[in-house]
Amino acid sequence: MKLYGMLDSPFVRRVAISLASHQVKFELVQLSVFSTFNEFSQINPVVKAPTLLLDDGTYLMDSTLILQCLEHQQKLNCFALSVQGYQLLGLILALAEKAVQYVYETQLRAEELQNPAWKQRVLLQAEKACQAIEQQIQGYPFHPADQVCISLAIVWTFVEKKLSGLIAEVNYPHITQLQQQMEQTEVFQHYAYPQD
Ligand SMILES: N[C@@H](CCC(=O)N[C@@H](CS)C(=O)NCC(=O)O)C(=O)O
Repeated sequence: MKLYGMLDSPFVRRVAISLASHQVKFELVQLSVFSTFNEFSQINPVVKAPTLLLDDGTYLMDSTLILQCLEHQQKLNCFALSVQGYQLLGLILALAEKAVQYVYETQLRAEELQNPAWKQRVLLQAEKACQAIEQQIQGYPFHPADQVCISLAIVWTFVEKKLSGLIAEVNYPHITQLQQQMEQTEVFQHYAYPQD
């Protein structure tokens, strides 16, 4: 089984760390959906990361669908979440999506072509997600293999790296504490966010 994508993608890192946390064996192939578009399209014609290539040639995409599929196929326990856990995970994935949208708008488009109203909307949505997560994560049971804990830590690291100065991390001490705990674990260090 091969996982395609770069570890600076929160979605790719989420799949890598979730699989490794559940002792699933896979090979990580660090291909970029941008700089190696053509090579990536040989694996998945739609060029989305993460893509998981199964041994029979099936290619799966979308981090949640990949984890759900393996959950059934390999009898994992990724999504043993409470309703509150699902609410949190929805907020965390929305934050990831908004953070990536902001990065694409600001890094892939020339400054004079960027849409200020869209950027403002995306940042507001991201901030609202952070506020709700900060409130709901207090008292959430910590477990290093829990999908909420894994995804939140990964997305928060991405936010720190890519939205630095735009989201005031100081306002989110509980999120930061959980992220620091998770980033110190062996599996997080093995699949670390790439150095600049
Ligand atoms: N909902 C998807 C989002 C995946 C996603 O947007 N990945 C980005 C990389 S971070 C990508 O493939 N970008 C290229 C594109 O959308 O064309 C997931 O959970 O996997």
